[in-house]
Amino acid sequence: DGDSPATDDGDTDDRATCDLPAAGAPVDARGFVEKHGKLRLDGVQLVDASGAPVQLLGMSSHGLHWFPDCYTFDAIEHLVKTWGTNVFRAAMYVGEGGYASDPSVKQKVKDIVAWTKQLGIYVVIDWHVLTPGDPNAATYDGAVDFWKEMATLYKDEDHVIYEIANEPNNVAWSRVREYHNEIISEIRKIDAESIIIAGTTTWSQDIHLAAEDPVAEPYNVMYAFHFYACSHGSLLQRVKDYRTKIPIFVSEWGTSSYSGDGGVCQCEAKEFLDVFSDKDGSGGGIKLSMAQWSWADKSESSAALAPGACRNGGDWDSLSESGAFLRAYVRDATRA
Ligand code: IDC
Repeated sequence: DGDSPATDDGDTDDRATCDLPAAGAPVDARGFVEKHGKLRLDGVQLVDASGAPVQLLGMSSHGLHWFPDCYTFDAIEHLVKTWGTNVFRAAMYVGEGGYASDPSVKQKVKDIVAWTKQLGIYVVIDWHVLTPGDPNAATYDGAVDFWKEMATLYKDEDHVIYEIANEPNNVAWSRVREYHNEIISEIRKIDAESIIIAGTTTWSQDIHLAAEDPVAEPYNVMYAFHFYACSHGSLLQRVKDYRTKIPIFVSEWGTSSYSGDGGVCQCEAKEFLDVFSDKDGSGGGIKLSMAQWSWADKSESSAALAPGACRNGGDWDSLSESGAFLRAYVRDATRA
């Protein structure tokens, strides 16, 4: 449409075309954790209790404090039973009205951990560092106590993964690394095994900096790589270059521009997804796990649900363009 205003990501004429997965029949992932047990790293690859590579595919919440009605047992059960998602990420903002000002949101995290256990899928607890971007900032003073509590509660669970800083930004890796070293050390005093995801700088894009200077206790630590398909095509090469060098977990990504809005770039997204599942074999079989932003009914193009879908107990099949694409992809990828 030549009349639409020019933006960096709004020009549909420039978008790639590709083969997209067909809508596909429902897939039920219940019991996935019973099958795979406690996860660990074998080199850079996430593997299950028997040492077989495992790829987690699923959704991230939006801010738990903003869309509580989208995060119910019923909603997650729907994702597990009909999409085949085997992981759910609970994004607990700390700033922006989140945990630092309203600690009651922690209860939602605990509920989600209990529900995912009941359903038999993995869960990522996300300490959602975003604004401010330095995880050492005063906003995040509760981090040590929070992670000690999580580690104490969940050290014996098979299905819990800790993501200790979503997206550091406007801060040097050396400072972020100091934060990670402290939190990892506190967690490891209590929980020696569970997978920890460490956020990287520039909104979790700088896996190359983490590779140069890894955390002090790297055992079962993975590094976050995040991308937004309409904005970050140039980062695909970085993933290809580093997936065999350090353990990467794509703990958040969107089909939209980096703002969370501004269109849906399915084909650009699929290029990344094909690399994560090493479709062409160029990654030596390394499979990267991912959680998608976001399971929410906000009126923005990255949201998987149509506006209003979480009202009145939830109409979970009321999907956005992005959600329909995601469901088709996840069904296709998780169908046994
Ligand atoms: C965005 C939400 C948007 C919200 C904004 C500010 O989609 O509704 O207003 O946060 O809180 C990230 C962040 C994630 C962002 C997302 C899209 O981790 O919190 O969500 N994004 O901008 N990093 C890159 C993009």
